[in-house]
This record gives sequence, structure tokens and C-alpha cells, in this order.
Amino acid sequence: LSGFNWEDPLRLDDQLNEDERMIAASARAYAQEKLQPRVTEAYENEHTDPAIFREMGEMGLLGTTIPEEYGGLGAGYVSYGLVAREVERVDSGYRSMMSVQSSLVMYPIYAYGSEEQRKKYLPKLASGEWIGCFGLTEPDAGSDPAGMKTRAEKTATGYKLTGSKMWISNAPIADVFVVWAKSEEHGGKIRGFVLEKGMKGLSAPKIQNKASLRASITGEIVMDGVEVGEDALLPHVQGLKGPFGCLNRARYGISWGAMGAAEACWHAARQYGLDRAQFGRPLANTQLFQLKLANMQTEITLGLQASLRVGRLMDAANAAPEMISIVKRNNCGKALDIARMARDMHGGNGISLEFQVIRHMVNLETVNTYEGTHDVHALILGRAQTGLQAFF
Ligand code: TGC
Ligand code: FAD
Repeated sequence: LSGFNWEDPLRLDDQLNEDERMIAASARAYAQEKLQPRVTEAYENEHTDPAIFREMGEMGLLGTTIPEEYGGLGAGYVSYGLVAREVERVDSGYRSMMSVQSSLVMYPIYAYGSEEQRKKYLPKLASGEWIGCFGLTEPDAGSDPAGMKTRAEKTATGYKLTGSKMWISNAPIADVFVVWAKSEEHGGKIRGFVLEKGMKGLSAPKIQNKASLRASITGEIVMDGVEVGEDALLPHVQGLKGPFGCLNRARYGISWGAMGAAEACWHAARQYGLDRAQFGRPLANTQLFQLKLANMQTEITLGLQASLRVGRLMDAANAAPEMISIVKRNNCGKALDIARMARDMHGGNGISLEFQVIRHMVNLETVNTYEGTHDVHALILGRAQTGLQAFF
């Protein structure tokens, strides 16, 4: 038997290829050198720096899986997951900015768009020159997006969109809006549209006073009879499988990202326990402290292995959405538990933003809720094994 690395107990690193290792290392260097130094200020002041999109673009972190001819990196889903892990090790909000742009804006334009739409939008989204957002959720339709009220009416030259979207990441600073609406012309089926900043009747007010995910700006999208041409319609998909096809990818990325945040909390708790002494010995020299560290290490190790397995299946075009529900649900729930535990292990210091863990903890409340709540993914998995629909 050979040695044990406490940070990488099942040797995830050995299971990656050279390209994946390089992409992870460059994402890590960027995240630690450029994002980590500004995150506390950004979180405290609820400030989102749009320059981050251009920086990420330059580093090749936007559209990791989109082919190079459209400005992407042309890499696989394991690489995309590794990038999410490194960015979320710093902050879930920064990972959110990256994954909305990559999975929820670039992916639908690539997968469902016309060649003209691909050429027009993808290179500028890949470079971060343009910022994108994805509008599915509405004030009265969150877990149940089929209940959306946004409508697209046919006009002589295209469509007129009316409705409002709620809780939309990046919206107030977005140039490109991928929105989903029920189209009367298509029998009320859900269709995707690409709108642009500045269109008449389109606005995206910021949602103020979020206690979570404060480094990532969130807004509404208000569409008050926005008129668009035929060329705004995403031609190659209809029905809920359009937005869900994007969500599959983003949820998978989140499963890695949440583990990155959890690793940051675990490592911080371990170091704190080594540095701080009470009752004449380091906190890390107590059984209760070590039990908590062992639980964190175990959950993170298993969660990462599961995400890697799903990523390999996605790269082989052989993954099912329910696999993604397992890793999204498990890894977000476990990361939240780990962050709460790490907060506790820091004692009073744990409530200070300086020690980072409470920011991760509060962020993970959002991550556990968006892209399908913990319980909604349980219902997806319950349906898959009983054949019984328990949503209503
Ligand atoms: P259901 O009857 O299950 O399905 C309707 C149609 O969609 C198809 N479908 C899928 N296709 C691909 N991938 C999937 N994962 C799919 N799931 C379903 C399905 O085959 C069917 O197709 P067709 O052709 O037969 O019509 O639909 P339902 O209305 O019963 O759905 C129930 C439920 C709960 C599963 C679903 O609505 C759900 O997942 N709700 C959660 C909503 C959600 O995740 N919203 C996310 C909003 S975006 C966001 O949060 C971004 S945050 C990003 C960030 O900042 O990082
Ligand atoms: P609800 O659906 O009202 O759920 C409330 C509670 O009820 C939850 O606990 C849920 O699990 C439970 N529940 C719901 N249905 C059932 C059921 N059938 N059985 C049992 N329990 C149930 N959306 C976008 O479209 N684009 C974005 O970019 C985006 N970014 C976001 C960023 C942030 C910071 C946040 C907080 C949200 C974002 N969302 C986005 C929205 C997010 O996807 C929704 O908040 C999420 O899907 C849950 O919907 P809801 O908030 O309406 O909660």
C-alpha cells in the first residue's frame, strides 16, 4: 500500500487527463490570485464587477464546452466541472456568473440557435465582452416553470413578448437575455427567445438587499410588449425540454462547484483547529473536532467522485438527468451542512466575513435552492423509482 493524501483521499487528480489538470490549475490560479482578494469587499458592498466576465473570458473560463470555432474552449464536461469547483472555492456568486454565461446562455444559443445566432452571440459571450442572463423563473412560477405566464404573440414581423421574470442572475448588467415564453403561434408551447439590452419595453431592475450570493447581481426581467424579429426565436427546440437541457448542464456544474465551496470550508476549519488552542491543546487535538473533519473529508471525497462519474458519462453522451439530480441534490445539501459545521468550528470568529466560512454558508442556501430545490430533486428521483408523480 502506498501513501495517503488527506486533501485528495481517493486520488481524484490521478483520474484526470493532462488537459483537465491544466485547465483546473489555470482556473485555480485565476480564482485564487484575482477573485479571492476582492471577494470580501464585493460581498460586503453587494458589488458585482462586470470586468470579471472579461477576465474569465481571457482565461478561457466562459463556454468551456462550446467548440473553438465559436470562441469556446472545446473541452469536455469534466473540465467544465473542474472550473466550477475552482471558482466556487472562492465564492458561489462568481461561479454563478460563470455558469449562467456558459450553460444557460451560450449552451442554448449553441444547441438550439441558428448559425447566424451562434456567430452573432457566442464569440462575444465567450470573451466576456457581452454578459448574458437566463430568464425562466417568474414571481408565480419557480419550481413549476410550466406555470409561466410570459407570452409571445405573433406579429407581422416577429413576436411581441409580455411578462416578467424573477430572481435572474446577471440580469441588471446583461447585454443578452435568453428568455422562455409560451408562444401562442406554437399552440402555447414554451419557446426560447434571445433579447438584447436597450430593446423598447425591456428592463431589468436589480433585486436589492440579498443576504446570500451578494457578489453576484440578481434582477427581474420586465417585458412590456417587447417587439422582436423572427431572428430572435431559438429555432431548434420547443417545450420545457429546451430550458431543462440547459439546466442539466448548469446543475451538473453546480455539483462540482458546491464541493469547491465545501472544500474551502473544510480546509479553513482544519487550519483553524490546528492554530487555535483551548484547554491547553489545539482544538484539532480533540475527538469531536477530528470527527467533524473526518465527516467533511468523507462527504467531499464521495461527492467529487460522483460528479466525476457523471461528467465522464456526459462526455460520452451517456448521462441521464436523474444522475444529475443525485449529484446536484447531494452535493449542495452536503456542502451546506459542511459550511454550517465549519462556521461552528470557528467559534465567534466564524461569524466574521474575514474568516470566509459564513459567506460560503449563506451563499450555499441559494445554491441549495436554485436550479431545482433539494426537495424538488428528491421528487424527480422519487418519480424515477416509483413511476409515481408526487409534484401535485
Ligand atoms: P415534466 O413533465 O417532468 O417534463 C416536461 C418536459 O421536459 C422534459 N424534461 C427534460 N428534458 C431534459 N432534461 C431534463 N432534466 C428534463 N426534465 C424534464 C420532459 O421529457 C418533458 O418533455 P416532453 O417533450 O415530453 O414535453 O415537467 P414538469 O412540469 O412535471 O416538471 C417538474 C419538475 C419539478 C421536474 C421541473 O419543473 C423542475 O425541475 N423544476 C425546477 C425548476 C428549476 O430548476 N428552475 C431553475 C431556474 S434557472 C436557475 O435557477 C438558474 S440559477 C443559476 C446560477 O445563478 O448559477
Ligand atoms: P418555490 O417553488 O415556491 O418553492 C418554495 C418551497 O416549496 C421550496 O422548499 C420547495 O422545495 C418547496 N416545493 C415546491 N414545490 C413543491 C412540491 N411539489 N412538493 C413539495 N415541496 C415543494 N431562475 C432563473 O430562471 N434564472 C436565474 O438566473 C436564477 N438565478 C437565481 C439566483 C438567485 C440568487 C436565486 C435565489 C434564485 C435564482 N433563480 C433563477 C430562481 C430559482 O431557480 C428558484 O428560486 C427556484 O427554482 C425555486 O423556486 P421558488 O423560489 O419560486 O420557490
